[in-house]
Amino acid sequence: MIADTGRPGANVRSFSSAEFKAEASPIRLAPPLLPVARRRAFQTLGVALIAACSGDDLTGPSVADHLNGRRIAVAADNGKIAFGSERDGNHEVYVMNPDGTSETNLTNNPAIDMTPEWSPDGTMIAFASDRDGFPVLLDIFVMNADGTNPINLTNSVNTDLAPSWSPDGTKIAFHTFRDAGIGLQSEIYVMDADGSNQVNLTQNAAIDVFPKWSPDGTKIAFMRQVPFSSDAEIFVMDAATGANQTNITNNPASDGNASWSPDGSKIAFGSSRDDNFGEVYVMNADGSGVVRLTTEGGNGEPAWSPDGTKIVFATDRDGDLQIYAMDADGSNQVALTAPPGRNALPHWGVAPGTSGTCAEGVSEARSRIAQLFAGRPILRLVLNILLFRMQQAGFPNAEMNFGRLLDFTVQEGIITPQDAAALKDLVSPC
Ligand SMILES: [Ca+2]
Ligand SMILES: [Ca+2]
Ligand SMILES: [Ca+2]
Ligand SMILES: [Ca+2]
Repeated sequence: MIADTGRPGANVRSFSSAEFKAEASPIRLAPPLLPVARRRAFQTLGVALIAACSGDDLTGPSVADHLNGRRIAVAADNGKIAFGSERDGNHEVYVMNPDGTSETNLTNNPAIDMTPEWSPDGTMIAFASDRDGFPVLLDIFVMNADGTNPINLTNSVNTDLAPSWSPDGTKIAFHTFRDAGIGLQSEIYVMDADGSNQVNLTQNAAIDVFPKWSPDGTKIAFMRQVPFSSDAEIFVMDAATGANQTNITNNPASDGNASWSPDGSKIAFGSSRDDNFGEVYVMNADGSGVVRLTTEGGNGEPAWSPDGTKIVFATDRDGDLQIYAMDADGSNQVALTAPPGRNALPHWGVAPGTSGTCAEGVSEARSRIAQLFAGRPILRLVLNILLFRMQQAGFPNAEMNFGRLLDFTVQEGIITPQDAAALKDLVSPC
């Protein structure tokens, strides 16, 4: 692939089904001589009750941080890592857990299958494949997270590659050589997620490749290379129109493979500026404050974890291209894949069920609470008041109090830890 920079080119939580604990003991208020843990639990209930009924937030700062109205992701959001692998003798799309376990071939097709990217809700994967044969070449496909039901979205008579979803899941950007004639010209296109309305956003003779949609939906970062030049830069443009194409690297070396941090404040990328074989760097989204994260040479293709604490990347330090993970500051670099077989271009998706809106999560939480607390009218009422508050402005601690009250019900044996975790995850977008 011409666009490589340098050489390198949580688990999905399964909630137990709602396990309703029928043996409901009545709520006892302030019984004497409680063991410490139970006393704390009742204090928690008391605080939550007061908070819910008074409308005041009494328990300090909220656990839910917000940035420009968008929730900052938490560790529970981390789903699986998708990547391309040649271990089976041809290019396949694989997924694995964040610790490298349960590597699974999702494509199982003798054709080329590569450049996977998770949909924003973690339920689908877009990728490129040439399985529909000559002269179609690579097209953009989407498939379910388990590899079923692949659908060809582009059906173009040239190469389409590197899909990237808009954060609302309604559009997919990709790069294509369909306008190149016999040259190297490549363009960034955007289409609706069903393949309709394909629009060229770049329209120039340069090689424009590897688009990545910003988390707020307004920008697309991509790599631009002048044909037959060893230089390449990361550009950012308006996602809606392709206007305001801005070079944010401005370095004579090759820079590419941008990946936005989940909060949109930073971009990780690969560059050969310090050695010919490539290193992973991170910079502010305007190109300032570049920090080098790797040192061995042969590192690139970074991708952030959904919670923003880790970066996965490809490296050939083990003699073959493999996927590694590190903390976002470059520390704790560990191998997730092992030879034999090259593995490249990782993308880390969210756990399904963690990306919905607050309103969707609250709605689902209400129906689960109705089941789980069917014989507990007071708890049901308080939890529903807290859910209502989560959707209102001015109650920043409602989510934390909701969590504390659920912890209390777990300690009391009213619901299982799994049910409490499921309810907390449902409201995590609030
Ligand atoms: Ca294949
Ligand atoms: Ca094609
Ligand atoms: Ca171009
Ligand atoms: Ca450059």
